[in-house]
Amino acid sequence: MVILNKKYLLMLLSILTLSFVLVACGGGEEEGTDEGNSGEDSGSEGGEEASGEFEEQSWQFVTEELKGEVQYEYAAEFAKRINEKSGGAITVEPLEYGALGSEVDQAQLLQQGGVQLAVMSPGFTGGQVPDGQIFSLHYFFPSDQEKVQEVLTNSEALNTDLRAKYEEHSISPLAFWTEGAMAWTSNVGIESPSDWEGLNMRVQESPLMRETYDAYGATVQSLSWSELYTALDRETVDAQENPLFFIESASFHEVQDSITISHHNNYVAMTTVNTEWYNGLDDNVKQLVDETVAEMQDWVFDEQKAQNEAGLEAIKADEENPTEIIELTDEQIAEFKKAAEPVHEYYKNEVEGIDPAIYDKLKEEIAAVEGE
Ligand code: 6CS
Repeated sequence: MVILNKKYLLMLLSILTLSFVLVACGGGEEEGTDEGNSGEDSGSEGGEEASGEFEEQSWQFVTEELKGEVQYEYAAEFAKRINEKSGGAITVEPLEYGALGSEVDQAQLLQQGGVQLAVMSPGFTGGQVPDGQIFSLHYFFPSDQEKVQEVLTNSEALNTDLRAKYEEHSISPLAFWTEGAMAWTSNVGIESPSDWEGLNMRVQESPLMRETYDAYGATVQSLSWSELYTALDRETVDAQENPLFFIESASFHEVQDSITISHHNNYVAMTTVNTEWYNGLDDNVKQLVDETVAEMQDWVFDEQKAQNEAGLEAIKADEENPTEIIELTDEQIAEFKKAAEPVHEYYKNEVEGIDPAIYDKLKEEIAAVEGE
């Protein structure tokens, strides 16, 4: 109950704050502030006074999650490290989900330069950057999360080729990382593709997700996660996918009878910056950002692992809301893989605007890591 109230409060707050920010963005030049503007006026040139090696400046880092959850903790840790390394000259403000609107609003804000940094899930810009939908393919990435992280950190297909695709939209993904393996929740206990028949699945804003669940016989509905608890409770939506830590912290297990450990995919998040802002940074500041993002890959891997383990334990220990945990067998996984395969072909050959070479290169990189 407390969680629900908090979410509604956040949504209300977000609408008010977003209107304010959008007005500020639109009239930025007349108001005469550099903060939040993209381009060469912001960044280190917008600093007030020199403090050692770095000029004083402050940035906003928006996330899609609440305090205590992986994305927010990532932004808070990044803020701490940047502040320390810059001798206190650079201040980064981590923002919880809801402070500046929905996930889609936040992506737009970053693109407009209304915030400098964002943790972004590719699923919310799937229509704009079709190549980013590669992350919603099922049984494409390894199921071992260490291997997933290795691919995400080192892949040229992602960190060079896909990054260039996002940069056409003023989004620079500086790093890709896993928030953990996703599991399916439902009231039917999903064990085979046929269990999806007639279910309405919640998805993000990615057209490929429709195709993916259609292959199992389900319908889909796009929703922000903040509306999902109520939708599951009222049964306007029957199922959803998320990492275990998020299922527990958003209390989805309270309104779903079962969780399927499906190994179908992992939740990828991106550390993103507004491209024009980033390109306008002084070299030493850019280097500070890059090195901090790189060193945080290990930090965030450990953070998500600990949160996912604790999330599963908390779900198991919740006697008021008993949840059946179903672990798919190898045979059951093989059935799902077979059903998901045509969607890979569909993605490569039919989805408009994607570069199939990114798919091919990433597939080779994944095979190399799996063969290690
Ligand atoms: O399901 C979602 O949309 C949310 N899930 C996670 C793990 N993070 C934020 C995101 O918006």
